[in-house]
Amino acid sequence: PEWQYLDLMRQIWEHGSERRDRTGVGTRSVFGTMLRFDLADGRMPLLTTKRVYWKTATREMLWFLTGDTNIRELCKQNVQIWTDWPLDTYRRETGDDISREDFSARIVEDAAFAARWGELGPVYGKQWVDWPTYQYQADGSYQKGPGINQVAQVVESLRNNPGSRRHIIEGWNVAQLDTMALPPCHKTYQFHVSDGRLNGALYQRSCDVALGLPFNLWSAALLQRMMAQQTGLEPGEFVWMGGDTHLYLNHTDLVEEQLSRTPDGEPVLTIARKPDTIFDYKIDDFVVENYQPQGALKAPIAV
Ligand code: THF
Repeated sequence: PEWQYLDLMRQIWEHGSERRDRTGVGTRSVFGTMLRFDLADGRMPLLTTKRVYWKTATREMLWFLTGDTNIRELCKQNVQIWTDWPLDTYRRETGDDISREDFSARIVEDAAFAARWGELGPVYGKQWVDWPTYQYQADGSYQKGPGINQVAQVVESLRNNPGSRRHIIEGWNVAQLDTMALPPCHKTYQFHVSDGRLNGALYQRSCDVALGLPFNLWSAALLQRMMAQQTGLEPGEFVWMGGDTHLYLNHTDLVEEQLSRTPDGEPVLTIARKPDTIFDYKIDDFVVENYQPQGALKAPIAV
């Protein structure tokens, strides 16, 4: 299954069209791509051709499920994958050329600083568990209504109406895109029950294949595993679909090294206990075995 990832990487590197992008770094890109993974027997799309920090990705997923949109709780756990965006804003607006380490430390130590500079806007967590609603009055004015917890609703619909074709979690809140630090990349999740198995799909509008995709594959499959456990279903197939699927031009060294490697072994994820709800998982509930990855590969993230 990992060959699919490497084949996609090679395909983009050799045949992708060069595009200028938002970040100014430049990419090679293919539009419209798909990968499929069978999650039976604990198998996960966890790459062995480089070390993937699956615990970091897991902490991020658990953070999404709390509805939090401030990086403070991530920084407290030394998860820095969202730090570059607030850091960039802070440097631009204050002219203070603070290091990433110092910025992250200040976010952790100083709650007021975190409230001012650590906020990402209504990104994934907010939309997933507290999608805003509006109640229109007879005179055309409106009041804020109760938020919608899409994740809880999907757990309910999987239990009560498994045959539904509407088990969807959507991050793309059109009205709020301009107040998000970054509009959602992994924007639509859909779940599907057939033959007692829970299938999952992720549509990702834009994908950084070298740095983001290994995380995104793990995280989506993890959410599917949690959903399956909560609803008493066996994990089925996971289907990943990409829109603009790209490699940044400054990722050459990573790409060439990774394409020279051969996948080795099938890591297995065990969930050690069954929490009461999908919102009660803890990092120590997740145990990965048979994971002996090849060395980590570093590359710069495009902000
Ligand atoms: N923007 C860009 N340009 N690429 C992305 O992958 C990306 N994301 C999220 C939002 N915007 C993005 C952020 N997710 C890493 C991994 C995932 C990220 C951001 C950064 C990263 O740097 N990974 C390194 C180090 C990991 C670590 O030290 O813990 C790695 O080697 O994997 C895609 O959703």
